[in-house]
Amino acid sequence: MSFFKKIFSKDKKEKLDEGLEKSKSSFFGKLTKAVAGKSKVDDEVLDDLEEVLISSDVGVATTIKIIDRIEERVSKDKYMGTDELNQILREEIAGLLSEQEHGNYESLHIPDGIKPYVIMVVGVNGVGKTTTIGKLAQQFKNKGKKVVLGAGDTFRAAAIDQLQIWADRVDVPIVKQKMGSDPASVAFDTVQSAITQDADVVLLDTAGRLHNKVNLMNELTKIKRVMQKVTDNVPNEVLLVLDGSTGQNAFEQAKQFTAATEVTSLAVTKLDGTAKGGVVIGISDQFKVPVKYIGVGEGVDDLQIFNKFEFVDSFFNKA
Ligand SMILES: Nc1nc2c(ncn2[C@@H]2O[C@H](COP(=O)(O)OP(=O)(O)O)[C@@H](O)[C@H]2O)c(=O)[nH]1
Ligand SMILES: [Mg+2]
Repeated sequence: MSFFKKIFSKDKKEKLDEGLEKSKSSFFGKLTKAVAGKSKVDDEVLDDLEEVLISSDVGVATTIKIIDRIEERVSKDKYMGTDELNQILREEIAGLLSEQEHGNYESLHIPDGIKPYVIMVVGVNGVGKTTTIGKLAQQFKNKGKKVVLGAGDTFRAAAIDQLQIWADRVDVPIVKQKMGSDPASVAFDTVQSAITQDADVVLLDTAGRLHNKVNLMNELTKIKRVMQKVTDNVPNEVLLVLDGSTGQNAFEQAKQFTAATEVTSLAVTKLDGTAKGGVVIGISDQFKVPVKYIGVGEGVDDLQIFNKFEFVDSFFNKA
């Protein structure tokens, strides 16, 4: 399959392989058990495979699609050896994901002609919003973009301090107010300051209190409305950050946030050190909103542009 032959950046790929290590070893451990003593893919193997996929956080709906595809293939090919199962899974999952148009990103990109390009970062507490902002700030800066950070998580003093640390580390300006101030006011100041500084990108942090959907929706709507007093059409992107290590919980959060507000892109963090990396497959299949970034570590370079083929390739590469 041609897309697997594509040469991805070696460092990036190695980091991804490394990050997915736990997910892979858990998945292949279960797969090996499921086919133990069997040479042929039959109904029993398919049942077990279904369980392996579901328990690997791929999600029920996506698992059913994958099993259907493999079943169809078995009925056509008549004989399918269990030794081929890994390769077949890889092909069918890549095929399934290719039906979604999104998820083929190659590099960090913002559209031409929008300046500043305002990215509002949302998600519940602890998923990795601030860290993702710091990493993105560095990567945009590396591309020669002028970045301004906005400390819109005014709920906790530590949240503002943490963003300040990233601003210092990456050496980009930050707009902040004191703890407890109105996040919409911080958003307003940030966009205004970015325009004054002729900045290219605004990364706006927000608080992640998902106490209830109505409150969340009201808060995010207000932030948007107030920043639109500075300039039309902002935010240009609403990036929802999900903690991949929470597996199906990440799925639930994606559902709730996309229902509460308009989300335009997703980042799935903490894929390193978890066995639940399969969740990315389900999320890319199930949501119309594209996964744009994945977090594979705490370091500044450990935020990757998500490419579904590269991901599937890493996931099914046993080496
Ligand atoms: N291992 C790992 N840790 C991460 C990743 N992204 C974020 N974290 C950690 O997750 C914790 C919470 O992140 P933070 O950015 O404060 O989350 P926020 O509350 O959503 O802003 C921090 O300790 C981060 O270092 C990742 O991709 N991998
Ligand atoms: Mg934070």
